[in-house]
Amino acid sequence: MTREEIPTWPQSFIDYYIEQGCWEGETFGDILSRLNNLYQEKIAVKDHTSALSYRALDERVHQLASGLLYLGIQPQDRVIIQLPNSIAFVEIIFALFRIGALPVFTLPAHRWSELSYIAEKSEAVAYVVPDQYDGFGYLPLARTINKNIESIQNVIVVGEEAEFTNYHSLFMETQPMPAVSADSVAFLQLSGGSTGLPKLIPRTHNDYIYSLKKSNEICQMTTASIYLAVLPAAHNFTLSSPGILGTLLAGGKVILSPSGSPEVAFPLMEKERVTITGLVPHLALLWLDAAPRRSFDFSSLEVMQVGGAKFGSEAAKRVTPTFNCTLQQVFGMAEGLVNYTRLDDPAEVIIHTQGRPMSEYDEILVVNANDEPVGVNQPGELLTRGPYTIRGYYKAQEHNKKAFTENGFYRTGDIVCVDEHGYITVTGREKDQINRGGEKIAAEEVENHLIAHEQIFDAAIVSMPDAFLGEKSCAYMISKSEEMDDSELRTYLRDRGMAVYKIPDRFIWVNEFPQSGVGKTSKKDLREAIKEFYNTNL
Ligand code: J2J
Repeated sequence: MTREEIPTWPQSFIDYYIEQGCWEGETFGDILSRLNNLYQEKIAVKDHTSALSYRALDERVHQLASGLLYLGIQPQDRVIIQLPNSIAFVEIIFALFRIGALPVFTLPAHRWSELSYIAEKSEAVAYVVPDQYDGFGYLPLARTINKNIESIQNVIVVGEEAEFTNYHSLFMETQPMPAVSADSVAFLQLSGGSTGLPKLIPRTHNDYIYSLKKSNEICQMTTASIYLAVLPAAHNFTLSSPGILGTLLAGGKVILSPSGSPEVAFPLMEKERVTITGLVPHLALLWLDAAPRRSFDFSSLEVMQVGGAKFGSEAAKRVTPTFNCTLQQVFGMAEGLVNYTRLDDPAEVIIHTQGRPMSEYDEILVVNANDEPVGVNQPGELLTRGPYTIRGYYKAQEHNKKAFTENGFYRTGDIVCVDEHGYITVTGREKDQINRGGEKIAAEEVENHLIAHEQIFDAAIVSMPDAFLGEKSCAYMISKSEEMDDSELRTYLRDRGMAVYKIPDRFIWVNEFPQSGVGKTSKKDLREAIKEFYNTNL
């Protein structure tokens, strides 16, 4: 694949990051063998059905990688992973890393609309699903994908496989593995997106492993660390900040929880003596609310990380008194840059800021609309580049021209202020996206689905404030003829195969949209209107 299709760093930066010791030339496959040598029978991962030691994980991954090769999966092939938090998730991604094939991460909530796009864009050769999860049967979806997406040759099912390949049948006698280069792309991660459809993020072994090492340093991960994964495993936060992969790299133990609800997570925390976990703000609110009413022993918990969306200072203040642990705010992005408050930062910093970049090689610019730097404590768009921030999305040449500056800075679309000590506060957003409790919704993607309806003339999706989720989504619409009711609209969007979390929380019909000076729909005015509506009606 060409440099345009998978953008990478200019050679001078590659040399620099290697020289500075950021990129050490190790692959995920190498790391797993090394971890096996170091930690052997120590438990690496545990889910609600079983546990695996470092040795067993390494051996099973080798057997599974052999089975995947036997099935015809080649180095560089793309394989869509849509699995819940389970040992199978960890095994399959390491098996793909080992043969140099690329997991393409999706969320269990994704449906036909997202999956068909991702499968086509990545020309994936295989699709890995559970038979069911969270009340949804994946086999009909798998059949539709298998039938309609030409590149898909295999569907691998964890559970009852029907006409497809059973995951457990892929553990075979071990074969020699192909050589994998540390500067090659290890996987494709999903962006939250702000335009029509999600973009694919190519992360290399070198850059991602560096981000894990830095995360481990800052989060003080050791062999005694026990990480509880409650958010979807494929999310970049859960996977790498320090998450599942960081914990394994440190020789710690990963506990995979099928859910983040207090009913499921609290007993697990107590039983497994969890030391660190990562939550989105509304889950933290749920936990803060539930903890005083339950008599669980949280004494093992050292760090509660909160990130993915802005964590309000009032809630942040309650974490340490309630859980007797350190709060860590995490402001990260699948494209790269991750900011953390440090564990020994003063309470004021931990409560009021979203931390600072994890690496001394992260470059940060805060700019105005003309890309000119603004001063300290002044709001502006955050631009960044560094040893683990991508230089472009996968096969997105046109979009990359807008999403990156000419000298390779990623335009995050986040409005931030940076103080004199380099600490960042997120104050707003430039990108056309709704952050619904950490789940990102690209407005244009939903608008396109709505406009595809014969009765809808135009649609504009904006965020509206929500006490629990931070933001919810609201669809303003202009009809061509008759206005449809909410349930009709919801059914229509669900039938289009859109993930349920993207369905607008509120639908409002209007005769026209407010216009900005240049004749574009003014989303700013729509956001104000919905805020006003709530202020006067509730
Ligand atoms: C405000 N906005 C935030 C925060 C992310 C660690 C943690 C989170 C992510 C993630 C991640 C925020 N306050 N604390 O990948 O490794 C919003 C910003 C950002 C976007 C990225 C990680 N933490 N955000 O959330 O790719 O708008 O990554 O640009 O899903 O989430 O979303 P995503």
